[in-house]
Amino acid sequence: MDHEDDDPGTTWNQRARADKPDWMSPRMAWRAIQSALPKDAIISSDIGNNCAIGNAYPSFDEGRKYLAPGLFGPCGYGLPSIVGAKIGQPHVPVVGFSGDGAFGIAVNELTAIGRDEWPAVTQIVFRNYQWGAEKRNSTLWFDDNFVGTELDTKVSYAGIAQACGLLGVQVKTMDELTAALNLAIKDQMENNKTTLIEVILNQELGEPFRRDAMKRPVQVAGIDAADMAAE
Ligand SMILES: Cc1ncc(C[n+]2csc(CCOP(=O)(O)OP(=O)(O)O)c2C)c(N)n1
Ligand SMILES: [Mg+2]
Repeated sequence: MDHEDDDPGTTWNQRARADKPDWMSPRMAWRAIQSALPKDAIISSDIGNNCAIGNAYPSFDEGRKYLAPGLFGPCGYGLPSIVGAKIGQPHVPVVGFSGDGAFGIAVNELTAIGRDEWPAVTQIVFRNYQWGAEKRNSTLWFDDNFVGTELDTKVSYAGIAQACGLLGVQVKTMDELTAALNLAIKDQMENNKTTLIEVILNQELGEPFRRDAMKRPVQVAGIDAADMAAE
């Protein structure tokens, strides 16, 4: 399975595929990651649509290998959690996962973790240039519409990593992603080098987290659209 389904009455995924027909989908990326992820790795997850799709992929032979943001679900958890795991288990390979919106909340950590005495990690950023989970919710709630979900396409997270003295690479195909992750793990374990892998993806979106929480907006007592000041 390579692609995501649309809910009845919405066409976002169909439009996203048509817009970038040659770009990797989230599931293609996760399969490429599976091919390179070490069996004994500790991994983290973040809050977001690509990370949620990923919950179906890695499997574990031992406990204490999967760090997840849990009940409060804070975006930005993927990087700091995997850095902490590496400090606790320096001889185990670690790989952090985040969407690009969530990663923006933790990106400042890149300025700290490259110091010589800090252990190396590998961080994957799913670069779909959108707050995807929020876009999926709004297309469902508001008749296939969305607002405020787009991220700046000029920003390069791989470039930010390089500016922090770390290794930063962008990948666009499954083969590039598998090769980059293999190399990043080798660099983490043998050369104490941190790599950020920015995975360029199409904008398809999987299942929303909280279908049950979705309700159409209701009229608020006594407020009329005509009360709004014109801009
Ligand atoms: C600190 C914080 N702010 C906002 C949210 C709400 N939220 C949940 S998922 C999400 C979008 C995540 O976007 P991104 O990281 O780009 O991942 P994608 O869904 O695109 O894969 C947001 C804003 C949250 N969980 N935590
Ligand atoms: Mg995103």
